[in-house]
Amino acid sequence: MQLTGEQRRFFETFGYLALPGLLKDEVGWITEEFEAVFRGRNVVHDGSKRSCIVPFIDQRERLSALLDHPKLVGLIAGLLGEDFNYLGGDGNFYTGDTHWHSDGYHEVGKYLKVALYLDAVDRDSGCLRVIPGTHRQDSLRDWEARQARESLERWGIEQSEAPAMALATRPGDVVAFNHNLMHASFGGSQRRRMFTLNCCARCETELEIKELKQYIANHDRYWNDHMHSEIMRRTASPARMRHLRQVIEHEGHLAALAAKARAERSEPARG
Ligand SMILES: O=C(O)CCC(=O)C(=O)O
Repeated sequence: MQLTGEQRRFFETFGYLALPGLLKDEVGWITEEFEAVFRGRNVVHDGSKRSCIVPFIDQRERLSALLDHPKLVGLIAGLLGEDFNYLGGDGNFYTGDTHWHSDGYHEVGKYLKVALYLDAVDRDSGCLRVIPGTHRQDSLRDWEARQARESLERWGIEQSEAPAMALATRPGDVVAFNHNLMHASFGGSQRRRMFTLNCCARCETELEIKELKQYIANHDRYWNDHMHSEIMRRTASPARMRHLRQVIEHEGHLAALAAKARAERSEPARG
């Protein structure tokens, strides 16, 4: 799969890209594997709060191979470059609304989230909503739309009424967005199934490496010593290793941070 120039420009301008039906032939087994991960980890989702497993596709050999899938690799490489880094990702049963936020704010580097919703979701039943353009590191970086979480105080409207694109999806659709992009979801059920892959462009400068190491350090909250699972690494072909190596080379500080987090917190983070 190769993205068109128009798709790449759309992503740069608006911060997201929707790929309807990209994995429609695979979504049956992907959904079975999703359920198997939660069963295997004895996570019983009771709907009272989000259940989350990190890293996610790493938990099963077949799901790990999504990182070899020509359509997904084509999508990610089209947005980040052929030698992109894979940074793990989460698998979730979401409950209810997710308020407006971005996944941090990277001033250097290019960070991408690829998301698959495994149930049909639309504007008012928990699909991803995004505020196009809020990812921009240029003139739009101070745009007040980035404060959409304060919509009531700022604009006198509920967060669910903030102007946004609602990316309705069917199982098998894929959405990708820049981590800096403001996103949210409203009206979802107590069992909304969704998982993600996080990736970034290969780091070339000292500053980009520093940003990557900080991103890795922030994963101490999940209590893992490594960003990737043993399964993900053991089953990696040379082609997949290309997406793991730079992260492996720069995650040496994570184990000590994770040990500290285990000592200080009662459970790993849920997102
Ligand atoms: O689907 C949702 O509720 C929000 C997803 C989200 O915030 C994320 O993946 O970062």
